[in-house]
Amino acid sequence: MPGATDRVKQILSWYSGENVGVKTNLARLMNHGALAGTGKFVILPVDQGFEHGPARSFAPNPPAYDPDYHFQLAIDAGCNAYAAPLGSLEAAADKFAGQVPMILKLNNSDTLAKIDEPISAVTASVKDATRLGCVAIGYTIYPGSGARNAMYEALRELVREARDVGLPTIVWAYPRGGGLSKPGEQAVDVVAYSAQVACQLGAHVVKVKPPTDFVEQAEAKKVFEKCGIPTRTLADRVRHVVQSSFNGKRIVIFSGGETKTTEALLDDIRGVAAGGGFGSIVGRNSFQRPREEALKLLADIMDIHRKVS
Ligand code: FBP
Repeated sequence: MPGATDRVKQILSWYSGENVGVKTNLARLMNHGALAGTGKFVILPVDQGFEHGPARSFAPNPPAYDPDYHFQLAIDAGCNAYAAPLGSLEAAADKFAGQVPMILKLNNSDTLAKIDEPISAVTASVKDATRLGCVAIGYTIYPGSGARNAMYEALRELVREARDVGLPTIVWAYPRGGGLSKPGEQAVDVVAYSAQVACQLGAHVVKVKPPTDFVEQAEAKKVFEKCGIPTRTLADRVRHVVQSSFNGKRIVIFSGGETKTTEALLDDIRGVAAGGGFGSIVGRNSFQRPREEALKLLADIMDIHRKVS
């Protein structure tokens, strides 16, 4: 990759308070794979074995039980990065060393315990991330959970610790818990609020679910109406989330969700791209499809993001 593009330089300029290590690793993420230099991202996240269990995650495409499979998929698809918990990365990082930037998810939650106020366990450290040669750490917060403050406080410390060794932090901002209704977890006001919280906690990259055309909080609803904040299309809603993330000065990427038809997923991606989203982080929709189909889908997703870059 010959030098940074103007777009990569522009994005890096928004992180001017950061040290050179953090910026270099952000640049590594932006300069890798099929979207290198565009400032757009397509990342493969595979923590669903932990989050949802092995059968729900991998039975639809059994080769995906193997940690090697995901590295190879991310490499062959030309993803900017591969994100996973400690166990998966340790199982295969050596074999694929240097072939794809890795993001170590530092906390994880299983779905075996049914609890009203969810909180993830810290399952790895910044030291693990540096030992494995990762370019970033990942951390999930659950705004809306009664346990959110413990997550916020732990995140603040981890951001600081990672920054000290030059690693940026990617925050999975996933609203859930007793403070929210089920539809509220993807409500446009709640997703935007969660993205803002992530930015305030020092996230360099924020990951959210595509928001729905629903406003959860009564007080926010009044403002959406009074100020005419459009929410009808996915592009409208993505635009609001991006604006809520330091006016677009933080990288915001959108997840894929449960496996759906190719057309439905690509429609979502078009909405994300049209609304100014920086990219997609697509797990189940990639690795639950047969490999060739997944490679074609990821290439199509990259094309959509490339066209608006
Ligand atoms: P998907 O594309 O499979 O939705 O993956 C994105 C992701 O953020 C994963 O990293 C995580 O395991 C999953 O979503 C969580 O999904 P949910 O909130 O539905 O449990």
